[in-house]
Amino acid sequence: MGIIEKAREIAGIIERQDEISIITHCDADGITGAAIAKKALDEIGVKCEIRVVRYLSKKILQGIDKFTWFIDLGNGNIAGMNGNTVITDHHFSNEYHERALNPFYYGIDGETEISAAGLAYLVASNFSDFDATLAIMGAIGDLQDLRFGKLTGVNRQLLKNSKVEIKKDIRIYGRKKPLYKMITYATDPVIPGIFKRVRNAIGFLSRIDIDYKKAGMNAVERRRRKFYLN
Ligand SMILES: [Mn+2]
Repeated sequence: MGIIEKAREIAGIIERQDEISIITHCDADGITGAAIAKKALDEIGVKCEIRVVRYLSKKILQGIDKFTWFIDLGNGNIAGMNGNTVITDHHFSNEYHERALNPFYYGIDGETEISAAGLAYLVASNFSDFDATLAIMGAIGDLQDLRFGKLTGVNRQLLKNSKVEIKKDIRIYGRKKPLYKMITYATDPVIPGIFKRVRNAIGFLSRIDIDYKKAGMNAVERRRRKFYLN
């Protein structure tokens, strides 16, 4: 069975429920994943409530009394789970769960090729012809494009079903923000001595005679063109 068939099987289990509790991780991937799940459940008329948590504690697990859909977490807690659940989590785990859509079971790298939002999308797309934009947001929020400088694997396939535009450009934070903010909070690359140090960023730009208040991308636009022409 491939991941698509498994997603269909999980969709079938979900469809048979009257009510589902969603427990998701409090980051971009978890939240977009839950948004996708909610859309899917609305589509088929299954009631749901969403809980956003930092991690899956014993207390949370023990307090569960409804059918639960775990998103972006759960793979590491399989031993403590009852059967009344489905899991769409992309984090690595060796533990097998009959109702987990674990990409690693299918030779797919959950760190770069699919996020939890992407897994939720594979399930949800059985119910309706959804757009994959939220799944891409989840993958980007999870920094899945960082290793190769682009989305690969299943993420690349999902990109075709999304409204996300593909552009070749410098990967930098805050292109519309003032230049000093752009370089202060850049994470790819991190600039030593300037990262998270606003005063150093302003000082540095002033010393080399660049208007630090200027919008970041406008300030580098001319050089960027040169970069791409060469
Ligand atoms: Mn994630």
